[in-house]
Amino acid sequence: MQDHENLNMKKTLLVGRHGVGKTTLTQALKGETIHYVKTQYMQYGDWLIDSPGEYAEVHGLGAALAIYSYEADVVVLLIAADDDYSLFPPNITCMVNRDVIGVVTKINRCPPDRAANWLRLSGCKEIFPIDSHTGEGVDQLKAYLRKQG
Ligand SMILES: Nc1nc2c(ncn2[C@@H]2O[C@H](COP(=O)(O)OP(=O)(O)OP(=O)(O)O)[C@@H](O)[C@H]2O)c(=O)[nH]1
Ligand SMILES: [Mg+2]
Repeated sequence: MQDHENLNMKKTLLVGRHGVGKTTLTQALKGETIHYVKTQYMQYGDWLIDSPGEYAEVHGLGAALAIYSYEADVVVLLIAADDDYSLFPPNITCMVNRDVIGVVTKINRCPPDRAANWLRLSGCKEIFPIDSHTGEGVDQLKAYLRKQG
């Protein structure tokens, strides 16, 4: 991505369990080659803030996500299409005074409907089904994350 393009993007915090596909999504959004990297600590890039899944899973680490949400314009909650459960309680989005959207990852594996319902129950109004490996849905998400005007 070019520098001027980065300036046009909303600051975006990615939150979800380990392995849901946050880092892979950052690579897809930036047009990078997809490669596995375990996120060990908060990664604050030009506009993407990538968190380790453990921060959403371990009660005592959740405060870090709350603090980083204040740095962000948009908070993205991620659930994979083939996940068996959701980490996010009902109506959790009202805890954050930022836009909160949902992303269903790995939609090449199974239909996104169940994960999308969980995200809706948690309060997400906008939900984007994507697959970072095939690129499906990534452009639509990127368009939403572009600053308007
Ligand atoms: N098929 C498919 N696989 C994906 C997708 N997104 C991620 N993966 C795979 O899932 C695995 C975990 O992806 P990561 O992006 O590292 O997951 P993460 O949420 O960043 O995990 P942590 O850094 O541990 O919090 C990798 O092997 C990815 O290739 C997707 O959209 N489709
Ligand atoms: Mg990661």
